[in-house]
Parts: sequence; structure tokens; C-alpha cells
Amino acid sequence: ETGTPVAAIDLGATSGRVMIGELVDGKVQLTLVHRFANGPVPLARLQDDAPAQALAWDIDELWSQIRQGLKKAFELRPDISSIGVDSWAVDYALLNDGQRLGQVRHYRDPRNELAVPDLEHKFSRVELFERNGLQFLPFNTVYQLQAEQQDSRLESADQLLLVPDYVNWLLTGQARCEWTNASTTGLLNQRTGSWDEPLAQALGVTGKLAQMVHPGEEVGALRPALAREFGAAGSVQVVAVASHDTASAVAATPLTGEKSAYISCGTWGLVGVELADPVLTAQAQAAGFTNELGLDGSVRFLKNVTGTFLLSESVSYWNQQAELAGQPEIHLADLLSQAATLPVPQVLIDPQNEQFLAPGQMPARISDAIALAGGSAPETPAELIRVVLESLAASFAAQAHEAARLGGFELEEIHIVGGGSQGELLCQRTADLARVPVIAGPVECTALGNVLVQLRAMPQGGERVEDLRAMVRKSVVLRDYQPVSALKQA
Ligand code: LRH
Repeated sequence: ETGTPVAAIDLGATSGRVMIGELVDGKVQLTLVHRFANGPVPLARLQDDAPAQALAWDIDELWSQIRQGLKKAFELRPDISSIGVDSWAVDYALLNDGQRLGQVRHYRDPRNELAVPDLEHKFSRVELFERNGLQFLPFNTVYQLQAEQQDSRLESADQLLLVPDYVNWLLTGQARCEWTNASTTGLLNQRTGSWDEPLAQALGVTGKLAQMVHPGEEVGALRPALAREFGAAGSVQVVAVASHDTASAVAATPLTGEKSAYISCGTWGLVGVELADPVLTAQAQAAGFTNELGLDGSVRFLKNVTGTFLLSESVSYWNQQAELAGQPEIHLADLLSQAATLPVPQVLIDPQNEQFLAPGQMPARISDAIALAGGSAPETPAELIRVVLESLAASFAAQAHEAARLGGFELEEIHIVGGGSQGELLCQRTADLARVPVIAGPVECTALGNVLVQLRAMPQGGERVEDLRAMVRKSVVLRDYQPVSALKQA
């Protein structure tokens, strides 16, 4: 028995995907129909007179890939009845009278860090946290908007749309701001639940922020011209999902107990717990925790720590070198297997260090950090990878305990979801260091969250996916890692 299919568009840190999701014999099934590259590109490649270091989304190319992907999806399943879009947080497009102004800047653009002191003259970090409850990250939308003050385009803009909202707008002609992603901007006031007027005013975006929608609500009908282009059989709705990718991932994380933490591990590791209310204490602020909003009014109390970025960036650097030298390509999977045979490193790095934020030259930066921490520079790529993995596991374990502690309970288990949940050594070492079991999977957690919110929103399919997490547990195979005691390891 097969239900009505939906299409999920997930724009992730290294690739974008269009997938079909449907209920088959009571389980959610995902079919990948189109995959395309996504990642920061030099702004100079897209427009003249760009600052040398500036980074952007290749947004026009992405829109063309999304259309190709949807065309393929409708070729396979003309009865697709809805579309949902998610992506990473904080980045936005500016529009005037429906026309995009310039490019969409990427959050790893170094301009943001330079803007931090300027905003801090007006709103200190502590005051910002009191308003928006967010972890200080130099790329939060508020700092990006501060950086934007150098430019005239913000003044000319009449609309700011976060990237998934911008794609929704291209699909429907309706400008809406999805709630979970809005919570990552820093412009949403945690106490009132609406836009923070003094902040919006100071950053020049009053009146430019779209009407809010919640996950599960309709954004609008797919534009008729696009429905024809894709070959849709019937009417197609664009539905707001939890458009912040992490919110979709957490919504689909098969959390069992109330004493569980999750780690949504991709480029970033989002380490946290689900709570009913935000934690706005000075301790939470000092510990660098954030209160983002989740599905059905939940609070994602979490810390954004570096995830697989250090690994993927290192491999891409080694492969650039290999290509220049005419040597064969290196695969991360091979390095991970080699790393698993190496002893536990004694000297770790701090993956959160801001020096790791921008892309490029990653192995040298990691080696320097190891040296600075008193270790000796790794002699092989596998050795370097081993240090990174151990450092990630250590930070995951520590932050999961911290999230639970600040959330008011003692940690009993950790769920790791997303691409990083495939890393056996990472999962095992996180379990060992946290001294609690790790449950790994699903890998495609964000896409599952996207699809399930759409399925739940269907008038005919609603009650069958009422409990998203039960549905995920029915649909995927999870893997358990039991902690191995330090004594046994030695
Ligand atoms: C993960 C993520 C994370 C944000 C970062 C910018 O993809 O959305 O939640 O902090 O990207």
C-alpha cells in the first residue's frame, strides 16, 4: 500500500538534494532523485567588484538544479501533492519589488566577524542573549545584517527572506517566514515570541520581515507555470516544513526517554536536548548554549559545535594537492578505517576554535593547533583524522552532558543522527567518553523530518503520522553503541 508522495528539497552544506518521500506499507520511504553540489563560492565568481574573501551561495545555479530535480521527481511520480524546503540557518536573500538584490552571502564569509564589535557597541552579547536566547555565533543573521550596513542594498530592499523562504517564494510567489528558521536569526525575541523591534530597527529591517508561518502550514500553491514545467498531474501545495535543517533533524530524531540528548552531526554538530521552555540563565549564556525553536513549539536547547567540516575540508585540500601531483584521489572512508586502527591520541584540539570557521588549508591549521596544544604534528593524513575524531567525540560527550545538566536532568543516552552517525569510531568514542549508550541513525534525518511534516499536514494522511518519532523508528534501522570503560580500553 502506497500513499500520496511528497517532494523534499534539502539544501545541505556540501550538496543539495531533491527526494521523494511516501508511506509504503506503513513506513516512510525516501527516494533520492537529484543531487547537486552546494557550498560556498567566491562572490567574485558571481559579480564584479566583490571583496576578495567574500563568499556566497551559487543561488541561481541552485534554483536551476532544484527545478531539474523537481522535474525528475514529477516524471517519476506525477501525483506528488506537496513540496517542502529546508536548509541551514541564518542566510538570507534581499529583494526589492520581487527582484533579488545581488547575491546571497554565505555565513562563512569573513565579513561577519568584522561586524561583531559594531553591533556590540549597540547590544552587548549578554543583552542579545536576553532578547533572543541564542548562542553567540559571529554569523548569526544579526551580525550579517550589521555587516550589511556598509552596503546600500539593505536600504533599497523591501523584503528579507531566509533561503528556504526565498525558494518557497520562487515556487509560489508567497513571501512567508518560517518559524523554526526565524528563531536562528537573532531577531526573534524569546520572551514575546515575535520580532524584536529595537533590534530590527537598529539593523534596518523593520517592515522587511515577512509574515510568520509554522511548520505544517501552507505557504501557497505551486505557481501554475512551474506546475506545467514539472508536469504535475494535480494541484501541488508548498508546505512550510521545519525549514531549519536542524529543526527537521531533531523532529525526526527517534528520542525515546526524556533524559536523552541528540547530536545532529553534519558539517556542524548540534548537541542538545529538547525542552518545553527556553533556558535563559546566565549559565546557559556563558556555556554558549542556544534556544532555537522546534516543531510543535518545542525548544531546541543546544550548542553548535564543529562537526564533520574539519574532515571534509581536510580531504578536499589533500585531493587538490593529489590532483596537482597527478596522484590518486583520497577517500575519507579509507582514512577513517585507517584512523580506527591508531591508538587514542593524547593531545586534542578544540574544534570550536574560530580559526576553523573559514574554508581552505585545513590540514595545516589543524596541525598548528595540535602543535599549540603541545602535541607533535601528525605524520600521515590518518593520524590527523584520528586526532580530529577524538576531539569531536570529546566535545560531543562533554556538551551532551552540559546540555542535560543545564536542562535539569542527568543524561542517560545520546542519539547521533545525520551523516556523522555513519562514523563508527565517532559514535563509539562518543559513547565511551560520555559513558552512556549512543544510538546512531537515521542518516537522512533532516529529509525524514521534512517529509514527515508534509505527510502529517495532508488532510487525508494526518493521523497516520501523528507521532513522527514512532514513524521513524518503524522505518529505519538504528545502531547501538555501548560505552567501553576506560579500564577495559587500557
Ligand atoms: C546546520 C546549521 C546549524 C547552524 C548552521 C549555520 O546545517 O543549520 O544549525 O547553526 O548550519
